[in-house]
Amino acid sequence: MTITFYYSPQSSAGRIRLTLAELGVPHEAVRVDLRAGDQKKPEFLALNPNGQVPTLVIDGTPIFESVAIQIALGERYGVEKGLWPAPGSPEQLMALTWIIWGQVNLTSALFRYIKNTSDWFPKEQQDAKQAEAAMTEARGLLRILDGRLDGRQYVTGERCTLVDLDLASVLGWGLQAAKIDISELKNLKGWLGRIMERPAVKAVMAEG
Ligand SMILES: N[C@@H](CCC(=O)N[C@@H](CS)C(=O)NCC(=O)O)C(=O)O
Repeated sequence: MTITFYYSPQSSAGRIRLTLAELGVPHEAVRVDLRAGDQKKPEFLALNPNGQVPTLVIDGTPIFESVAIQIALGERYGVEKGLWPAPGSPEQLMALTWIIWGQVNLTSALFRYIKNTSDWFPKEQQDAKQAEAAMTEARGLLRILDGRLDGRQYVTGERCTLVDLDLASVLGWGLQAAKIDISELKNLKGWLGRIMERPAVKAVMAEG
């Protein structure tokens, strides 16, 4: 099996970089220069018509959307490594639920807040009311995740899976960018601390 991973540093591709490192999956990494617009060139658009990273090509078949990539890698390589639940198990249902919740709800609310407040985006397109609504939503979602972690070490139970790594990657970026303090969310804080201690997480973070 051959895997080509198209990425850019400090982007959502970081989630996939961590997953590939945790799973120890051999692959070729191809850096895409987003500033130069390489992601909008015809040869890249043929792989991902959205012109975005991360994009993966598995044995000639392109796959995009980070959550789809996580699930595909989890199913192929994660089960034997204990990083993705076995097909048909109750844990697999939980894994699918929470990894997609993270993208559709949490990432979306954090991104909406950042889009309406950060200097990275044009000021004239920002709206304080939308920012406030997104922050209220993000805080509510963080409380839901904190509740999910009450009495559990990890999101699907006692074992760390790609779901935890994916959610932690989103939060590692999002909490900092949105300046959200989670010190009162004790379960969430403890869980994030456990994930940050993982050797693959440390190694990927050290690479920058
Ligand atoms: N929903 C996509 C979002 C991917 C995305 O937003 N990628 C950004 C980098 S963080 C990108 O490639 N932007 C370049 C562009 O849109 O031109 C995913 O989760 O994979």
